Amino acid sequence: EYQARLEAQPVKADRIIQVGYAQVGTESTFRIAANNSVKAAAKDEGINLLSLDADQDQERQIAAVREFIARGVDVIVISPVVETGWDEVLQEARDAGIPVLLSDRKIMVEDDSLVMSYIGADFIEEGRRAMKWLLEETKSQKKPIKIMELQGTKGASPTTERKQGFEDALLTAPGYSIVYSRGGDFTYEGGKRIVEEYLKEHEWEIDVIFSHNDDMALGAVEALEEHDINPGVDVKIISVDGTKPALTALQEGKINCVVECNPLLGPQLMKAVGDLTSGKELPLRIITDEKIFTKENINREIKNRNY
Ligand code: GYE
Repeated sequence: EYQARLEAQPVKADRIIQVGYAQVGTESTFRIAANNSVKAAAKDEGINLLSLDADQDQERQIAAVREFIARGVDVIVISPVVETGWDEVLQEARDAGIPVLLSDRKIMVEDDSLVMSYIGADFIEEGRRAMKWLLEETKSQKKPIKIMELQGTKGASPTTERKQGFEDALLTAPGYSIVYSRGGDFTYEGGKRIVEEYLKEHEWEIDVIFSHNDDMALGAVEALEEHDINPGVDVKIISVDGTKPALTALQEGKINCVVECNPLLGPQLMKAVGDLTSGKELPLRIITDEKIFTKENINREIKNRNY
């Protein structure tokens, strides 16, 4: 089955480096931008990229890694769907002498040396930034603030760590509480469904939505509008990623704050592949540089966004 879904990149140089890229899927706008970025960077570097889409399923992703091992690629890149359950297959990659890089999601393994490097964001910091913005934005409010949290995929590192960073900052702030928190799998439909399910059982009494990504935030916006609740006004919305559709909603005042998480990791990943295959050492973590978008800077920033 995987065989059929393998898509090879065109090839340029003589000794062509082979990279196996185990993607998450196509759940979000971030993901599509990330997949495109990796493909384009591989092409630019003359690297032969085999990518497999796991459709948000870890079993399929593990099967993809085994396929790459069987094909004897030079480097394996994984955007791990979830954090745990990687020890065995990574040991297999090591036994085959194939280095592994992580892209935009982290894992928990007993032996950290099974992975050469993680290239991506600091999710705890993203969660903290979201809460810090909220604290500043609402500092003159006297009444308690009720927060709805739209969580990403259960067990994925951006979900766990965005939640953790947000809650760390929340603990220092009396009067703020997460009153409703559900998983929406990082999808538009998921975000929409959470708001609809809430509204089936409750009157709307949420002051703030903290969404772990843009797609879920936009799904929530649609559900709110369908119920005549004014997103961005009746309820403040904070999101993470910084994709064009969310920045547009921010410009329209339907989202209030977007914490950036950069999907354009292809060039850094391919540089890491080049370093690895020429025997250079890699730093353990390569953290991307990110900002935060609000109505104060959106008109300037949105111009540079092409995903
Ligand atoms: O925030 C979300 C995507 O792994 C950082 O995955 C990534 C996350 C991103 O589906 O939109």
